Amino acid sequence: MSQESQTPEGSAAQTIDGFHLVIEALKLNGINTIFGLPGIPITDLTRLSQAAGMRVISFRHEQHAGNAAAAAGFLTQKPGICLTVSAPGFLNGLTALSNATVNCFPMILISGSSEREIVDLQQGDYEEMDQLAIAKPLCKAAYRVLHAQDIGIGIARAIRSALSGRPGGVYLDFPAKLFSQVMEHTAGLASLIQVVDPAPKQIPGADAVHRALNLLKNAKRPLIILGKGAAYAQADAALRALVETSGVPYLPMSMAKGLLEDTHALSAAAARSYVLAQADVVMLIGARLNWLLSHGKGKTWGESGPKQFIQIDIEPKEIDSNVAIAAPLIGDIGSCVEAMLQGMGPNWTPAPKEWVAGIAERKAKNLSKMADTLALNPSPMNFHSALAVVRSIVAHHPDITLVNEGANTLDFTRSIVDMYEPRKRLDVGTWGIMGIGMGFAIAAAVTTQKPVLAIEGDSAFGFSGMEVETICRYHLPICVVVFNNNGVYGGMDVNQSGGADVAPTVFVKGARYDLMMQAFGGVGLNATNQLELKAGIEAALASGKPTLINAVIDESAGTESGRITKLNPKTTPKAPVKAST
Ligand code: FYN
Ligand code: ADP
Repeated sequence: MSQESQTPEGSAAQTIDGFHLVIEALKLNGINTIFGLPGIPITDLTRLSQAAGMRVISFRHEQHAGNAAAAAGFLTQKPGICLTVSAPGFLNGLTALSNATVNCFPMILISGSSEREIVDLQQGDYEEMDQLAIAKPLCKAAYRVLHAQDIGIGIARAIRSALSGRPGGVYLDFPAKLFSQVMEHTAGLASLIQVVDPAPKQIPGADAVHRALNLLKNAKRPLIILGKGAAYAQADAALRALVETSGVPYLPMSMAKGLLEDTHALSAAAARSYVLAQADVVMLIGARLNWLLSHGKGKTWGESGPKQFIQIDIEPKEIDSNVAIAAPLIGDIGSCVEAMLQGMGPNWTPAPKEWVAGIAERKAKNLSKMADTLALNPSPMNFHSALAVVRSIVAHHPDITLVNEGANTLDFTRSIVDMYEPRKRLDVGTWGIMGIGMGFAIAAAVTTQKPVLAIEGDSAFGFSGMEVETICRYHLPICVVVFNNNGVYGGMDVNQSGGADVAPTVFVKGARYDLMMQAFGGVGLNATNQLELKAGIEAALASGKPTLINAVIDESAGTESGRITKLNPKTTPKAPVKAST
């Protein structure tokens, strides 16, 4: 890692270059994995990182490397690293950086860039672009390092920015010349920083805890909403204790499913509409009142009476963002929940029985309706019958990670497939973004070293499908199931002009996505019924071999935009216009 050079006096001095300073700075901070795509000027950084013992996962497109970094950040509480080339590679990584920031996942996008002198005078360098300026509005923080002696500081600032407070994405700009700069070896290593306490605990004020407990104590119909911030916080035991001691029913947001097992008696997931409309005091824990919760107002929340909110969040600016929050509790979730538990003491009166029983009744109705639907075995398969298979497999393998994207495929999987362990469900998150599938699956396989099941709509899979080669190349235990219903939402749409092109939402009918996996040496299977699907997934989990199952789904089974149809504007039929003379 060090090189020898001659000092003016002629004696040999050990030096260290920019490449190695970057590698040593990351390793010093416990970062041992890089997701990226080699090319000018960072090719040698990928090689040398691997040589230095880091795991370098090389992708086919930077967006998926970025998504992998973001998911790794969510799963491990360490910033995931995505490494890209300049301008176009950097831009490809930006969607993931931005998505990570929106979802509060810690990641660092490191991009090589062209020389400042040429970029700033716009003299036309190879891949010339003012990357720092472009990244700034799309992430939590952005820094550029020009001198080798600042690499340690740059990486420390990036780690602290990504992890402290509300986690998010950080951009680090490394111009090509930085990598070949050298420092005297000892001074170089001494310039690196091991970040101390990068995500400091934030203890809530005693008065804020008291206010929240008072509200909860007097509630007649209390509800807890667990969000992915609660999953990220890794305060699993405290959260369980809070739910169970308070006896308050809880609703998990999709990536919080499994924090407590979905079969828990206090889960209100199967009575979602009822509890949102009826609750009088709602405690949000690491969940925002954004579009996924109808902004905390309107019909979803019942117009019968005002609700009062308690909100636990690390970001003070989140409070009152959509509706008034009566009891904000600012701090890290672990500390806030512990403080509440302490305040509740051993003699806390659990939530009113009538409320809990009312929810159980609503739940039982929905669960039995669901059980009836899941018992059907139509041919071809529909979403329910295919997911009945997945549901039973996850129940038997609760420690596998489930990655999920699509429209109908996402919505049906969320409600049908119960989760049993924390942070085992990764999905499209706050933006409802498509294209996270293979990146998230790869991150989960690499970080958990356990099997991953990716349930993908055929359209969603198309965004990152080429990464099946990456999955095969690294022999990752990932089983991808493509729910193939011949198009976006389904395959039944027609070209309204009567022309020869198919409708914009329709794909090649009867496509065989399984052959894509076979092309790279993985296992590809076509499943036309429940038995084939079950056998295929079970074989994949047992062998750990990269597998893609093309699950043939009735092309008329989906609804347009799944359960968010109301967000999709439609033309209203117009009265015929009279021709003017
Ligand atoms: C839930 N439900 C169940 C169960 N779980 N019934 C029986 N058994 C189980 N296990 C019921 C639940 O009570 C609801 O019924 C219904 O199923 C749906 O529950 P879900 O999925 O939790 O809730 P809903 O209303 O869809 O949630 C709204 C939402 C969600 C906005 C949070 O739709 C969502 O996360 N959407 C993300 C969409 C997205 O990002 N799409 C990608 C873009 S695709 P009721 O209580 O009777 O209502 C581009 O088009
Ligand atoms: P969901 O989509 O599941 O509802 P969101 O992404 O909207 O979840 O909300 C997550 C929230 O959790 C964010 O407001 C974020 O600030 C907060 N958060 C993340 N990590 C922590 C933590 N360790 N402690 C407290 N709040 C956190």
